Amino acid sequence: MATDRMLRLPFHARYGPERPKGFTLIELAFVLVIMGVLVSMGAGLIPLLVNQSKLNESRAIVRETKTAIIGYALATGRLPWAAAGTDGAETVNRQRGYLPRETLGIPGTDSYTRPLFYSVDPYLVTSSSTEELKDRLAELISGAHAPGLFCDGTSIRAAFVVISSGKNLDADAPNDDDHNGIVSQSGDNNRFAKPGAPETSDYDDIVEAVTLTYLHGRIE
Ligand SMILES: [Ca+2]
Ligand SMILES: [Ca+2]
Repeated sequence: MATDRMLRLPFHARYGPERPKGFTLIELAFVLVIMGVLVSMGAGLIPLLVNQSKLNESRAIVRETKTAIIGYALATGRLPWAAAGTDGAETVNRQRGYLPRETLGIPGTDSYTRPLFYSVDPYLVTSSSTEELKDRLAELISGAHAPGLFCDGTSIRAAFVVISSGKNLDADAPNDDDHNGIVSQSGDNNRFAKPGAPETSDYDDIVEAVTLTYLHGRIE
């Protein structure tokens, strides 16, 4: 035993002091604590990531819905009325309510499986060609005909708006004026939130609006 140690000494002298192989208990405990902290941090992040993913998905749905409605206007020369019910059937003289998803041929629900809301300037619903639609947009822009749909107070004049209730599953003021959680013809007015308005404790709706000038510019 002593002989063996003596024989190995020159080798260890050249390469430094002998280190025990593997981890000590203290090192293992340290690694386990770090791993535990990392796992708990990861677990805490999962709900945040799920929330963000659902928010992004609803934002995308609202944007795609906006695009589908522009496509409908370019194809038919008019915008659709809103739907009175969640079946999404377009209802004559409804300026605001549920998205007329049946008319548009799209699902019309957000990532929280709630129906989307929609409002339209009524002057743009009864045109019968894209030329007439463009003329009516020009009249609304010039003020020759009074605009009937606004965002951000009255600073944005819109042709139509699409709204997701967001995470709290209810439409919030100023999209929902009578605080019943939905956008409807009675009880709510023609003024909606600014698109991209920041989330607060009382507001988490997702709004997209197409302005009069934008839609006017989209029509050849
Ligand atoms: Ca909301
Ligand atoms: Ca309402």
